[in-house]
Amino acid sequence: MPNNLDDPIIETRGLAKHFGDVRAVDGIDLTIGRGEICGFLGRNEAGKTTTIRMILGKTQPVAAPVWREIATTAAILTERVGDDIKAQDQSDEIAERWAIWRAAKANRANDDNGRGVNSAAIFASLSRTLPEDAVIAVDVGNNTYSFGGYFECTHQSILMSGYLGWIGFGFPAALGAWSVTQDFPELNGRKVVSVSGDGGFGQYMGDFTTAVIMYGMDITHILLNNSKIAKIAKEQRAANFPVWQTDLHNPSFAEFANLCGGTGFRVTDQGDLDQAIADALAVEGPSLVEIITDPEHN
Ligand SMILES: Cc1ncc(C[n+]2csc(CCOP(=O)(O)OP(=O)(O)O)c2C)c(N)n1
Ligand SMILES: [Mg+2]
Repeated sequence: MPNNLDDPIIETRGLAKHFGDVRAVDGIDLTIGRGEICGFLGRNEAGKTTTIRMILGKTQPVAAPVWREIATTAAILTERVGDDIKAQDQSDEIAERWAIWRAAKANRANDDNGRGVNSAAIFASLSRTLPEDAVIAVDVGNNTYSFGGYFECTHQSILMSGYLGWIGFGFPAALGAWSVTQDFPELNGRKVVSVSGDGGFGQYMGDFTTAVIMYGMDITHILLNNSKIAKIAKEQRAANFPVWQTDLHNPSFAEFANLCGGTGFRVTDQGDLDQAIADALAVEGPSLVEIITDPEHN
């Protein structure tokens, strides 16, 4: 935001975005003052949209893109850089912060407000129980932020919708991921797990029968049921609006899974988490673990 009225409303210096060899935007200097009316013209593919998206902060300027799967790229970079690292080593500081965060997570996992299982306990349990090579599809909602904050990833592959934008992504993505594990021998046998809230799963719950009927897909769905589209309730509160139309009246999702011909588990006590998740993972075919969760704890 400009500090005073004379400051430009938009200012860029050397704004760039390169995709591999394609220089979509290549060094734009732009100054637009308050009240100025400007046209922004260019032929197709000139980079207009990319420029505006960068100015709006929807996408980041990138002058030296690093491509491909990050683990692959990091390995190549490490090899090329060798010991000649001029950057400051921050691993001690990171380890220190990690220890603080782990202690905080352990603390939170013990919270019990009497309104359902808390997210820290759920993702601590998943960190213990999910196989190291699982493929995990996440949804969008407070449950997803909790996954990001609490789950300790080892070698799992994580699938998420672009910009974490699309609720209802998790379970359908698991259907796709499972199919891919059947097609490629190197992925064969990897466990496919999806995680969502009640709102997200509710959007595509009919697809559970797809998993049952089509090949008995071996997918375990973890459903955090807080009877709310809690992320939206949080946004309404943050904007000082009254919380409106965010409560959900749900069926029993575990029972729904059983009725579809899959296997459902229902957890109301955090002490039962590890066992229920392990039992669900052991099912050969679609299973669903419905966890009754605390809407205020994420
Ligand atoms: C298709 C679509 N519709 C609406 C939204 C907005 N949205 C983001 S999160 C969310 C609620 C998610 O509720 P739930 O799945 O129960 O997760 P919780 O926040 O309760 O953990 C909604 C409606 C969206 N991202 N995508
Ligand atoms: Mg919810």
